[in-house]
Amino acid sequence: MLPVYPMAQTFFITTAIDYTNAAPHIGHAYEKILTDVVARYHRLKGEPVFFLTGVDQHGQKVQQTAQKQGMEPAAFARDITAKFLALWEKLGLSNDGWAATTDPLHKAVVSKILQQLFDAGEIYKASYSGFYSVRQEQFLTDKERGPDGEFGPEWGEVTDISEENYYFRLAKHRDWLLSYIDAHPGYVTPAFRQTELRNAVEKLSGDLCISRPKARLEWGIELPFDAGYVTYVWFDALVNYISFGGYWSGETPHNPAFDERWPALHVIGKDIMAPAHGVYWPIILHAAGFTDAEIPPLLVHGYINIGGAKMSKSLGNIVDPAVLAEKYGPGALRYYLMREAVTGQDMEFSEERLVVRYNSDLANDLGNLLNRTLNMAKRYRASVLKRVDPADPWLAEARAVAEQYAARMDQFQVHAALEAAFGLAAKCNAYIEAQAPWKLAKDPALADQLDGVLYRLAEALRILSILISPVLPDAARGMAAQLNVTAEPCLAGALNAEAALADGHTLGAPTPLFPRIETEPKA
Ligand code: ME8
Repeated sequence: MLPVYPMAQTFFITTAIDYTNAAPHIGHAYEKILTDVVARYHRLKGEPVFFLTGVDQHGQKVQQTAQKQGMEPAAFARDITAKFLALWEKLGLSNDGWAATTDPLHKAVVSKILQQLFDAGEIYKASYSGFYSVRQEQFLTDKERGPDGEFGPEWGEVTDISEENYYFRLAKHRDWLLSYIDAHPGYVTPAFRQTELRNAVEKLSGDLCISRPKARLEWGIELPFDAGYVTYVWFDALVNYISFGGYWSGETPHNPAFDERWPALHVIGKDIMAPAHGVYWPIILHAAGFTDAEIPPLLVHGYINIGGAKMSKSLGNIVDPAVLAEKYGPGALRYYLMREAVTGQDMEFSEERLVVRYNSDLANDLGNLLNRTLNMAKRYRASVLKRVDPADPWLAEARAVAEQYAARMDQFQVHAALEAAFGLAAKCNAYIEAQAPWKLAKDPALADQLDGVLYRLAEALRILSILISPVLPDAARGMAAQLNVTAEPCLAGALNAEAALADGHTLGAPTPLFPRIETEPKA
């Protein structure tokens, strides 16, 4: 009998692995930041988290770009990989694993799965003649023709080829996938994408070519049962989620380390849901013996567009996230993308909006609030607080904001969660104006009232330092240090009255946390 392991003790979250045929762009950065924020939020909840991201180093695109530059694909992929790694470090990603598909560990798992599927009769050899898109690395049928009968520009150069290849029996599992989708309404987030996926599955016909003859493509993982071929890049890439998740890391494919994590939540862009992540991947897993409970859910995000257009090199509208992070700081970029992008929908990128968001929300609302509060506490009370009963309605409302924030984060609605948090900052600023502590300080009869105001503000700031921590980890640490809060941030610390600042707590010294970005005047 197979051992039974407890399922998924760990929150396992992955991003798509990015092609190393070109430098990282703002869309890549958005996806990694979104995933990082969700991972950090789950750590804040006290859950064990495994966050995996990486690079997709094989395939025709990489081989072609390398060739054009007169480089070996391996050297070329290594150079581009270094750019991704440097960017992720700069943006403060907290990934626990790194999935680079040239890693021998990964190649071994791809080989094992291919052999297993081949032995089980799920992979067969057949010959094909027809059209092939070099850009999309896929065979084309009449379905891919436009209304004018031609293959559209999205397919790039289309060539006529005839060759023998290996095929994975995709069509045979179509009905299983349809019934799986119907039985699992939460499989894809947002729900409209699940409907879109179901429609794509209904149209599914034919099997998936999973090999490329070495004569045409050398830069890939050799098939274990035929040295004349390499593995199709998508088959190779999708397997990263399990190979770097611990599958086959022991004597058996399933093992405690893997089962403790799997299934992962896959965070991907809308372009790679159907067919790659929503058709090929669940069917590969199902054919390899994964149960329905082990099919990984999908979180599908929208596109970051520039000038209303999809980014492309030829349009010259690539915004370099490394340049933005250097110019404005990683926090400004992280905050802007998380505050303005609605998870699941497209967003128009604007550098101007980034600056406006930073200055209005971070420098003005939150930064000034912290600064004013600490300064007033220092001036009027030598930075020492007098505790207010945590059942106080004002404080209860602040904790209710934390609850609303958590409910939204649980739904991946990061922008809405931030909206709630910054609503609390606005409430504090309005409270300062209404209470005018500088007036209270002049009247000894109002000393208790002044103590209450200062305590409530400090306590709201402590809660805010926790709520912003997944998006702005550095600033959150800075806030906590200024508030003289030493406890590791945790969500319970924002939700529970017991975690409130102690009577006699001494606040730290104020230093500006978010210096304003002074933009150059427009010509
Ligand atoms: O698709 N806005 O790699 P990739 C938001 N290697 N997200 C975007 C985007 C944009 N403008 N452009 C791309 C691949 N993305 C494969 C994945 S996974 C086993 C293999 C997202 O570098 C895209 O949707 O083209 C995908 O999720 C990720 O960036 C990597 O895209």
